[in-house]
This record gives sequence, structure tokens and C-alpha cells, in this order.
Amino acid sequence: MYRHSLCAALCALTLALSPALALAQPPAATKPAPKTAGKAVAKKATAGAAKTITIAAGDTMRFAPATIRAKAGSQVTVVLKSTSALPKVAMAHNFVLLKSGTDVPAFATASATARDSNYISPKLKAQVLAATDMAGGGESVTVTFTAPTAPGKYTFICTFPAHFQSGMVGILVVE
Ligand SMILES: [Cu+2]
Repeated sequence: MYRHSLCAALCALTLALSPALALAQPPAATKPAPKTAGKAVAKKATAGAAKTITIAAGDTMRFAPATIRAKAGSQVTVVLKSTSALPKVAMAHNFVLLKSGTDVPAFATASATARDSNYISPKLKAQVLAATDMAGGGESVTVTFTAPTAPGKYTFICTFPAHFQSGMVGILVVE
């Protein structure tokens, strides 16, 4: 009786474990998969410094958010989305990040009339760290750049005529 019940118990145990055993031993073909996944994760982690920041701007002529952050020397992608309901000729926005020490009002004034060069003053373009094209309502424009290596606050503006003067300005905090 004892033997019989022991056998029954063992058999039941074996039966209960067999699916688990089968699962614990994946077919050889699937073995490399976790390795590949591990590598992909490692790559992503290395490129983890890259950061995408989405900024919206509409007819109120404000960047939302107006303060963005990045690690010094990191890769940053800024996506500027215009939510304007007006025609592009009347309301377009860009993102222009300027070197520290730039005379921002002078840059904005000179660039507002530089329509042929995408509203970036050719004379002052050396002050630009990164700039997108102009985005009309419903459009998105993107720029990828390396954040300055010196921590600090960097100004970005929209150079569409009168927008900076209306308050379309923001700060990139490099930390
Ligand atoms: Cu604008």
C-alpha cells in the first residue's frame, strides 16, 4: 500500500513537472534570441543619452514647454509641432537655439527679415547652435543636435517676424 501510494505520488509529480521541464528547456533554435535581445537593449542603453523633446506652438506664439532640459554633450532631437489654425504665411514657427552670449533681440530682428534664408540672418548664422525649418499649422519640424558641453542656460527663439518680440522664447537648461 505504501509503495503503491509512493509510486502514485511520484507519477503524479513527474506528470506535473513534465510541462515545466519542457518549458525549462527551450529548443536550441530559440536560444540565440535572448542574446540578440540583450544586445539590442545594450545598444539602446548606450544611445540612451539621446533624447527627443516635443514642443508645441500655436497661435498664442508661445513654446510649450518653454523650458527644456538636456545633459551636457548629449544628443537631443527637438520636434516642433505647430498647432496653428492660420495659413503658414501668416503664422509659422521654428526653433532656433542660440549660443550663449548672443545678442538675442538683435539676432531676432535681423533674422525676421531674412525670409530667403529661412528666417536665419546669414550674417549672424554663426550664433546658431541648432535650427529647424519653419512649421506651418499642422506641420512638425525636427532638428537633432549635440547639446553644449558647458552646463548653463541657452536661449531658443522663433524667428518668424515679431514672434520673439511677442514672447516666443524659451530656455534649454544644460546640466
Ligand atoms: Cu513663431
